[in-house]
Amino acid sequence: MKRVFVGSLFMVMSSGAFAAPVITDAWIPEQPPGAMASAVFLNMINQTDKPEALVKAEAPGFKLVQLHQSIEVNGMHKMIEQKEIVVPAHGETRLAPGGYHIMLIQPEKRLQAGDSLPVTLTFADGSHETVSVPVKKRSAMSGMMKH
Ligand SMILES: [Cu+2]
Repeated sequence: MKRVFVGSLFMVMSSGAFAAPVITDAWIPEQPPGAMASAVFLNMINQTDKPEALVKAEAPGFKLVQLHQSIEVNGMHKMIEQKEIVVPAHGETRLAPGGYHIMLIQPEKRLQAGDSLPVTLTFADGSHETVSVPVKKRSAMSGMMKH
């Protein structure tokens, strides 16, 4: 008879000490054929008592993926690249049309409604997570998609 030790399982389970924000409501608006860019929108919920920050996003099939913020300056629409997007302690930060977004630049092939894209998010504490983000028609958001 041999004894099997399972103690190491507990170490594995408790090693996820970094708590990346919880991601909800992630989606990508379907773009018309030929569009040179798209965007990821989502909500980040920080359940810890320390601020967290999204510092990097990666997705396959695009030449470049950047963190952006849309702002209006004297009635002009601009997008500013962000080094990080902060999620306050016990708070949430929403990436939404007209504000923060993850910019997907130069797609190798067009994403269509029904597709999903694995987007890997890296946070300032070194933790990261990959979210499967669905592509949806943007008819409900018509006119708002000038990221
Ligand atoms: Cu942008």
